[in-house]
Amino acid sequence: MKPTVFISDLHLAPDLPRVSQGFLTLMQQLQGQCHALYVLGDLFEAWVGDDNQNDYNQQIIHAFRQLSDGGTALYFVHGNRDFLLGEEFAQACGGQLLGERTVIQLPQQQILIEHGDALCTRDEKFMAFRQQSRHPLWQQTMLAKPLTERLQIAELWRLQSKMQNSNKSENIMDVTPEAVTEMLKTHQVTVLLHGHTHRPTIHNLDMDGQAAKRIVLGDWQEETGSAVIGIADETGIRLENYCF
Ligand SMILES: [Mn+2]
Repeated sequence: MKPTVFISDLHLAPDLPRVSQGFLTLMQQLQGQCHALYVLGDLFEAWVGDDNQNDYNQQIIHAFRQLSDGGTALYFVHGNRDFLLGEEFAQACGGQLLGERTVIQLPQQQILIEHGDALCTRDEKFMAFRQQSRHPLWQQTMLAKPLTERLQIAELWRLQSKMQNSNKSENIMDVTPEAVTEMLKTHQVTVLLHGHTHRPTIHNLDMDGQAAKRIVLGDWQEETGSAVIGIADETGIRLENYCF
């Protein structure tokens, strides 16, 4: 059986040529080689609506489309930056939008997947924005604004994000351990896989005497040309460095 691949936190943007090319190269490498690809959020640095069909976005969609046309199942989960990704985008890619948290079946076991931002419960300011920005009414109001206005808002957010270095792992609060165990128990699984924190590693957890794992994907870095992706096959789930 072909492997299942997990990526997150690419933060794709036209002014990140190395990451953008790294993404396109990975899509070519996975062509025909991959059972399923899960994109666990923050695929884009910003997404203002599926109607923003510029050349850059079209190129990304086209790369996904080729992969899905080649037989790879494609799934998207929203991140805290691209939460406005919609059905139109997913369909154009030949993929499917998942809810914020999903239990999936892998060859070896069931695992829980999500972006990870909802587990950072100690960041009160962020949690407040999250609650607001994930609300259907807020999103409807946002998407009802003219595209030019939404692009201005996104640019403003981007500048703020750059000023605060908010894509840097040291500025992203880590997950709350209790929130993780609660989520694992609720969904009756022992493995959680997520992104968001930009702290890629595999944590071995002890859940009331039961062994559990929290697997964290890495972000894609323009400066170093590297990312940490997840690969699942018959041997289990592992993290791998992807250099581009
Ligand atoms: Mn994130």
